[in-house]
Amino acid sequence: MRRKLAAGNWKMNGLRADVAQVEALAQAFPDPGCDILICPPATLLAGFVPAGQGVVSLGGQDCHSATHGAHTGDVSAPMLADAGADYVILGHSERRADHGESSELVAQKVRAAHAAGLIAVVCVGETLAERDAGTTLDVVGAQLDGSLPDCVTAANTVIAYEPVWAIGTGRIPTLDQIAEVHDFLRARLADGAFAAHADGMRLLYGGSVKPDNAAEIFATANVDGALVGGASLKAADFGKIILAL
Ligand code: G2H
Repeated sequence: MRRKLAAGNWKMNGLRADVAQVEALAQAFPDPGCDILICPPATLLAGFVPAGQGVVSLGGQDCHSATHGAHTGDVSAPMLADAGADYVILGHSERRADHGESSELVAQKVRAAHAAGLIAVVCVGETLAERDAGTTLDVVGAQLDGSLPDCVTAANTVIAYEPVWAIGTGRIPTLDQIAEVHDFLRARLADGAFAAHADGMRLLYGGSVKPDNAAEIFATANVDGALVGGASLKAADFGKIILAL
């Protein structure tokens, strides 16, 4: 049985005063029947750990593939773990687009995350042009294959399907389109080197998940939770999404 995961990706939003959002979540869900994760900017991790009270896990939004060294502006996986993170998002489309991250680099980062004891949330997703060209499954399949190093297990990795055209746009795929990709990802895992972990691996949907569409998305086969951006910034909205899980 896969434990559901509600993951909030705050992206480049949030200040220390927003600790109240994490406190509100921890108070609202003292005994949640799912895993709750907030990935704030790295600057906030250490300050938010006490607010989570062991209920809300914290994660980074990226990490370097090296443990330390001359990489100005970067944060390593051991640093995230040291600051209290349990998870790290890797290969988000905004990283792939804004920073030219390849799946090969994402795989190196996943390996670094696991070495530091972090659970990697690995993102895949097609652009609108790729969907219109009918290549969605080819694209996400190649991203999945290329982004997963051989240390991946169901316990240390979560996959997030995030169609690029649905991110922050209010547009979401149909439930059939979500089901098609999630079924495909599960089958792809079952077919390859991660067959032993395919059934246990959590597959999240991400892209314009809101309180009013979360329940139907979560009812879709092979959807084990969500990676939520904008709607995770307010505890009240994120709480409604958690309740829909
Ligand atoms: C997709 C998602 C969070 P949003 O990037 O990863 O953001 O819910 O704002 O579309």
